[in-house]
Amino acid sequence: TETENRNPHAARQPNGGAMAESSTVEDVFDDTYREKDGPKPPRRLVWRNIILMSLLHAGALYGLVLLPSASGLTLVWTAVCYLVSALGVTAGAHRLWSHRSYKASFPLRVFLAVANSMSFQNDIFEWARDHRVHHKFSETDADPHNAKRGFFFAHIGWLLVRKHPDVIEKGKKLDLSDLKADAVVMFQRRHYKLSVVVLCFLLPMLVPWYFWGESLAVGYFVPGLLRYSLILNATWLVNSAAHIWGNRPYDKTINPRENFMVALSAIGEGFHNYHHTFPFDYATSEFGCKLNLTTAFIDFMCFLGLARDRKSVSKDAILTRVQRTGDGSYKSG
Ligand code: ST9
Ligand code: ZN
Ligand code: ZN
Repeated sequence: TETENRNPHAARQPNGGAMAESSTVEDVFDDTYREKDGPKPPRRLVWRNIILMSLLHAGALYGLVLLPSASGLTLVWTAVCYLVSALGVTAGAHRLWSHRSYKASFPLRVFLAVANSMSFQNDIFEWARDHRVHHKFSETDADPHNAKRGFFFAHIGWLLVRKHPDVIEKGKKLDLSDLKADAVVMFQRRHYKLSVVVLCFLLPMLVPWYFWGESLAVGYFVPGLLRYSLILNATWLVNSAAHIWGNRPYDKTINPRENFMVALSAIGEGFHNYHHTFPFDYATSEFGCKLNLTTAFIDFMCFLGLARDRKSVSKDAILTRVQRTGDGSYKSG
């Protein structure tokens, strides 16, 4: 039955060890929620965000103009910054802290929190709270980036207006005790602003200037603003494009889709029909490391002994689900 498949406890089979805390993660769709009747609350613009996001994107365009004058080393550094900040979101805020799809040792959590501040996408606690309501109340008023409100809203618009009251009401009922108990998450939240200034803006700019004499302007606009805005847009495409375009081989009754372009830019996070169907799978896809650098990273961390207890779904469970709710486009491999 539907409940069986949406019951996280059934699929979250412990791989050994005490996994008690992970089975409480509230990332499973709740089909009992009903949007309130009557007119929707008015849209309240947040001008501070509209202005800052416009300035950021203008700065990123200027970074594109400066790109030809950047040295080779600066381009490599920009790619490194992109990758590290992306992992802070994908392997950190998303797969570890929102979904608890594997366990990470203290040093790895410190690295992921540092990388996460470099990506400046709200602190881990806030990100994971919003992301759990996104899964639990997907594409309703209680979903922070409800894709039913269109591409623009799901992409960036949701960060430019006040939240729908149901997001906050439902979010407050989530169990976030695992996040509150994580000292690394709480430390990052306490020192968030400073960590962002240092890691998202100063470090990307100063390293090329100090070590190979790059100009501060190139440092600020290329590995700084251009890299930051690319990371943001790659992330937002998961909410917009991957909720609109692509196949639904696992569950045709939901909107999230398999989008290979997004999988590429978001280092493995574009297999979104799979991910909303099986949110606890550490690989967010059944194809392992294919188009999925984040999975390769987590596997490597396990190899080094810094991570463990990766959760995944058996081939059988996947095939059963494909047959029951898929759209017929399923291809294995
Ligand atoms: C950014 C985030 O970009 C991006 C997240 C994307 C998620 C993607 C998911 C896709 C899958 C994963 C794929 C990863 C791929 C990565 C690829 C990488 C290459 N529950 O928020 P406030 C309460 S951020 C419970 O101000 P407003 C709470 O008490 C970009 N409670 O609401 C809160 O106080 P506190 C940079 C909640 O006034 C209070 O309400 N950052 C919840 O409506 C007020 O909260 C920005 O641009 C909840 N869910 O304002 C800033 N939510 O927090 C953007 C709220 O103290 N944010 N409460 O407990 C804002 O300015 C504001 O949030 C706002 C709404 C204006 C949008
Ligand atoms: Zn989604
Ligand atoms: Zn997710």
